[in-house]
Amino acid sequence: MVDYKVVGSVAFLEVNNPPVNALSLSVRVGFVEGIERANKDKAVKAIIIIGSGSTFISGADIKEFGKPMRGPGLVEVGERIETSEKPVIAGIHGNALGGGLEIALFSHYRIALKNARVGFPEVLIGILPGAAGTQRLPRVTTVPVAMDLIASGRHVAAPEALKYGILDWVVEKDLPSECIKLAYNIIGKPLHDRRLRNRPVTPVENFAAVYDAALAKVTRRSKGFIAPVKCLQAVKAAVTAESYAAGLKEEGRLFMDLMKSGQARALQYAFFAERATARWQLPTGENYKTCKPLPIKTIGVIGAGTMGSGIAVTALRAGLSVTLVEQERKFLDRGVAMIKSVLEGSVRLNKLSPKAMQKSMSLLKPTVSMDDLRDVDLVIEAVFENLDLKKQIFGKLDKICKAETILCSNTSSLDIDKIASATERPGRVAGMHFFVPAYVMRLLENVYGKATSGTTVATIMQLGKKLGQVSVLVGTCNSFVANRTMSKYGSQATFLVEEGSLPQEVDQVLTDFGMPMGTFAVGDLSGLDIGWNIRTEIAKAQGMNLTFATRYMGGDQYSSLSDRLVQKGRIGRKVGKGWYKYDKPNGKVATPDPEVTQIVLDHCKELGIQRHKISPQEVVERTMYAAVNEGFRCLEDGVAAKPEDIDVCWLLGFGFPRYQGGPMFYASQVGLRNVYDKICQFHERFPNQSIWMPS
Ligand code: T1G
Repeated sequence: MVDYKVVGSVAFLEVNNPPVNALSLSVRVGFVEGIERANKDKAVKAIIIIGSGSTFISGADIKEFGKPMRGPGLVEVGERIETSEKPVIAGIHGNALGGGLEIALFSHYRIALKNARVGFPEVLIGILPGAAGTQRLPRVTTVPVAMDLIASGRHVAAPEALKYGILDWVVEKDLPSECIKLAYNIIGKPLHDRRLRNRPVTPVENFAAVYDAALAKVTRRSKGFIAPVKCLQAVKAAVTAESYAAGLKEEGRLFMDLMKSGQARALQYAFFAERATARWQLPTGENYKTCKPLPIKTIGVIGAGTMGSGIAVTALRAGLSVTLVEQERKFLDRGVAMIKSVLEGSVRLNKLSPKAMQKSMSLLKPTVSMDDLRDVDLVIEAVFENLDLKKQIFGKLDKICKAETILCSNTSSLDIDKIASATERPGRVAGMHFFVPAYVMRLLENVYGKATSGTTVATIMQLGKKLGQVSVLVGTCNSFVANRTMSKYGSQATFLVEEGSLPQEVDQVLTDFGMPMGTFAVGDLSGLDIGWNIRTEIAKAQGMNLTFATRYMGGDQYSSLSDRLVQKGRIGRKVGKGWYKYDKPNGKVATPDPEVTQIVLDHCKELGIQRHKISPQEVVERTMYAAVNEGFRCLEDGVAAKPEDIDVCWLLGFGFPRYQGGPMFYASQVGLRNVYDKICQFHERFPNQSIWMPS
């Protein structure tokens, strides 16, 4: 897995371990053999380490984690490189990440292509650079830069890495020949100072203050997540230990602490779970291997509201031409303005070049006529959540669009089979459910109906990846998988407030658990009137008379607490009051509102509910296990294919703390037996809440 070839007086050690040249056992052994062979080879005067294929080395092989380490460890490999008598050059293209960057830092010189990137992403999988990275980075760059890169895990473009001193040269092209040129320049030069172990850590003024500031930033950004803190402690060891060897020992101790932690297991699970979603299968047996996607170059988006415009942005950024349809010119103009301002925002944040923005805008074709969708390859409808309206639109699209056009709805809850029934092409109808804002949230819930074909699924799964989303394939059912499991979590939170807690208390427990926002704060953000509208639609469809005394909705026990707020005009942040009161309409500062407490007390009195104290532990169990039980029901129903898909929905759709892996992974860590027993207890306590019927 490490090919050896000599060109003139230079030996190339070419890492050949597709797809990302991870440092698997065979690569580590290959390095040891290659360095030894080159040092014995009289013809060889310098050694170049380079990656074959699209990249240098992307790190240790995460698939080997949790198994007994075999063969030479990465530090041992690194030390063979560093102590080599002949100079070793790391020639970097693509990525030099994690152990890959560590191999480069054990090399004596580092040269990279301009579009290469380096970084220490170990923290993102719950560990830290465990092959001397935390000890050697602060010997080539400043301690603050080393702490930032190691604790954030961010990738650094080659020119920036050159500025930091991590790279010695950056070249435009022809990396192998540039490496050879460099080799001939450095042959014979002394290597002592090129061995980073011999270099002192870059001196830093008032390290205690620098360290405290970095620690404060890290703990503020990711409360409860331990890896970033240990990353800083490892860099601190580089600064304070009496020798490189002592610092390395401390790094190893901290590394093992993290490696054994549940958070690292959860993060590594999440890493692979996100990638496993691409390996989908339909109940018909058609799957990602047997179905080929159709090429999509032009798409139509119907509806220029928040969702439609957001979806248009993701497609424009991916280089697709977008025909944006809105009935009324003034709404269309507003949508175009929204798209423009989002793209301008990306330019301001240096995420998009002005040229790329112009190109994106040139691909946008706003129109008030659906006839302009005649030739597009795929349409995404994003209009008001009303089944009749959607069926009407799909009926029209069926007549307007060419036969092979795929028709998708961004619906968040309506039955894809019902929508497809309005067309003559049910095989080409599916759901593409984006999360608001579509150009930020990476979750795309792709929904298949009974008739959706494998080709259609393959096409929308690939389109999702092209749009920068992580596509999760689910079967059609009410609210699909993400919102269906989330709604159980949310309804338990409301019952907890009825039974004795308060919105701010429940939210505090959930944010302490690691959720980015409490469920009541989220309700205020999206607007309590949305839930009210959906419930009145359901009540109308079922001929129910919805009152505050209603305790059953769709067969399940239901609390009218949020409807009481809506009736008092407290529909959320946009009006400055909902479950909380805000400093101003659309204000960000939420404070508990005694008026809401009174509404809750009055509601409970009217319904004769005896309130009692509720422990934080019960808040976590009631909300999370409701979601978990519903998740297992989604697996039973077959609408979710595997637990990983449910976890990815929560990680990317609702910001579930990544270091807990997702609700299903979290339940497995608690122990499914324990979760089951708890659910049975809740089932006895709440016989009227069907959610507690154990899956
Ligand atoms: N080990 C094993 N498999 C890996 C891998 C890795 N490091 N990186 C990627 N893969 C697999 C991935 O699962 C997928 O497999 C395929 O490669 C393509 O990946 C001591 C201990 C490099 C930026 O954390 O960030 O070094 O699903 O779809 O979008 O200090 O992969 O096809 O079967 O993501 O082009 C540190 C993790 C390890 C880098 C490429 N390194 N990888 O992205 O492809 S710990 C990382 C990535 C370490 C040392 C420590 C990305 C990428 P499959 P992909 P991509």
